[in-house]
Amino acid sequence: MPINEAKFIWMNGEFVNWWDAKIHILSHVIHYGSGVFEGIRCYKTDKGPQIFRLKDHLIRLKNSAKIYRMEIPFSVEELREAIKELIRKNSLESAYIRPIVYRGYGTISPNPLGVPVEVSIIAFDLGRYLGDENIKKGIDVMVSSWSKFAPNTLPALAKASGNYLNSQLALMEVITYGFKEAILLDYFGYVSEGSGENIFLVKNGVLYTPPLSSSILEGITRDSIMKIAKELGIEVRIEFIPREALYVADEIFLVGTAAEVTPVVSVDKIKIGNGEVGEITRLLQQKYSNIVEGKEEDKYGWLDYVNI
Ligand code: PPE
Repeated sequence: MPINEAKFIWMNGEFVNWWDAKIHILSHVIHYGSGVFEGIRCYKTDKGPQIFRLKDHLIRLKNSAKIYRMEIPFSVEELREAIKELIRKNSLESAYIRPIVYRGYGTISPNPLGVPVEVSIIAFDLGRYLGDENIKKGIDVMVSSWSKFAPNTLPALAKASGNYLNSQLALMEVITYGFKEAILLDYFGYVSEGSGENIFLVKNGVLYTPPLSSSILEGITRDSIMKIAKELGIEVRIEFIPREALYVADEIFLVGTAAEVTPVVSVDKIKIGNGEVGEITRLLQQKYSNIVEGKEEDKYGWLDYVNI
């Protein structure tokens, strides 16, 4: 994702100029990966900018911090207000929002206990994560030779900075081979998720996605898609997915805040279905985009308007 400079960054309760948002080189997070974060999107609508499922993201942030025994010195409500104020101060119509909670300056040792917990929030303008073209035409993916971290090694339910070292290895590998995105298998060899997205398969009209026990992040887009699918009368099954089920699926797509609904048209150079974006993928993609852009009734209370 390209970084598009904005005016302000929120740091520990204050708005600081973009280029003054600095931390010390000895900050614990830099050396030991001790940070938890969120990726949230703000969409332009007729009623002004709306932040999609903001509260759900902040609750997940709190839970990620809890897993790592970090006490966030701000409440969910305070962070929600700070984010809205940041969108206003940066005059953004749409944005990618990145709150991050991290261990700051304290000791140089893996022991994080007692090291101060700090919070920053960044919000800037962002286009399509996997590219405009890709969201329309679909992408070619590869199963990485790197597995997703095993249960009871790193907790997948925490959206922690250190987790993304695993994503980086997988991504570097597949990009080097000419693919757009990596699919990781879990410790047991079942399909887990993409480097930064959850995965769905369509087979005979049924939607399949891996369970939390396949070391996935409990994606908010994943949850939204499951609810939208059910509403459309599409059956959803949460099941362990063997690797080869990818090859014989009718449709595959990846979902995430940044990636939204991105179709997958091949896996390991094997065409999925007829090699084009599937019907159910298209339908869910369209419905998701209508909801986030405020073009449909907000049945689930997912839209948090910045100026209302
Ligand atoms: N799995 C992983 C590993 C993941 O990083 C994300 C979000 C998801 C699933 C989907 O979760 P959700 O956004 O709640 O639907 N990945 C973030 C991007 C990470 C990056 O910096 O790139 C995101 O989409 O914001």
